[in-house]
Amino acid sequence: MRDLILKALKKEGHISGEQLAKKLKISRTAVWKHIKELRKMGYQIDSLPHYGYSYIKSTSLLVPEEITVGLGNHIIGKHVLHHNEVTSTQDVADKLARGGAEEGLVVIAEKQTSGRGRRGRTWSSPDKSGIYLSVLLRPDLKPIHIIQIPLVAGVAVARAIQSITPLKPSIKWPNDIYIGNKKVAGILTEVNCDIDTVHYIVLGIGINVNTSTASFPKSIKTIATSISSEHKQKISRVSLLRQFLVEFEKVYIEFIAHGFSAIAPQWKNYNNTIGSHIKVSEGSKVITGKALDIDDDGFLIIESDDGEIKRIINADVSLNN
Ligand code: BT5
Repeated sequence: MRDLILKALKKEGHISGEQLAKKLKISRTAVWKHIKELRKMGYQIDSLPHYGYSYIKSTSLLVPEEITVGLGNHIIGKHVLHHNEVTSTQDVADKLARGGAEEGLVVIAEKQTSGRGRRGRTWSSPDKSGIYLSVLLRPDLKPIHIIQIPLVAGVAVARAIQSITPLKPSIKWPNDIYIGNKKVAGILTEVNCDIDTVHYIVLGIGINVNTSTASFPKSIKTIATSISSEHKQKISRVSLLRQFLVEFEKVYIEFIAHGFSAIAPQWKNYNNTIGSHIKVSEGSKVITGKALDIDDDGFLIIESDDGEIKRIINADVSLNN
């Protein structure tokens, strides 16, 4: 109903409570309650006696009313949930996945109190400045190929940033998005699977959008950046998020239809890893060497400093070590 009220307000500019009630076949009290709710969501709606409600300004919050209208996606973001604060969007999406939620569900939060990265690390998620979301996926994929998911998502994040800013994002294998030599976004793939079947994947994306670099925790100040600090101006989180959903749906459908080999060239276009001297950490095992390529499975091929060719399935990579 709130989306219909917004549609009417946007179309008419101003409209009385009585007219709205009649148009939508609800009571005037119900109209008033929805208007109150919309104001809470950050919409600026004036009301004047004898004039009615008038639409002044949209919200900057990542609410479904802004994210889904006119998006045109068939899978990703058909159903969007918005929270002001959660522990982690991954927790919320995982619970819904266990309850049988459909592929493409997107859970968004303005703030996370326990945002997480891989291997128990923390993702700094300050209020209303970044994009923190989880997407539920149910691909027909072998567990060994899970590494392809963050690579596919990375292409969508990079394309989205590139299409709404003049910035040049790059991707570090397997899951970091960089601008210059600083991390602007991270991708987390959490999987529910048994030995040969993936039941579902909760894909988490965190992007520093209008985050002031001064607000970063000390531990990441020198390694992290945000879109606004690189672009020297704030950008609309709503536009970037919508663009990401559009790009992700395109690349995900292509991936499902044609496999990772169809995505690999696009990933390579953005990557900053191939050709670099890198340090690869797999738990306590550390190898240094040159990144030569990724193969059609998405695995990283390196030549270690002692001349051995190795195929890396999943690890942390640091550049230029
Ligand atoms: C990641 O892990 O980069 C994956 C981050 C995924 C975050 C999203 S937000 C929505 C969803 N809900 C969640 O709870 N998580 C996902 P990893 O490669 O392990 O990198 C983590 C490391 O990045 C940390 O140890 C820090 O060094 C650094 N870091 C933490 N917060 C950061 C930030 N906001 N920007 C840049 N770097 C950050």
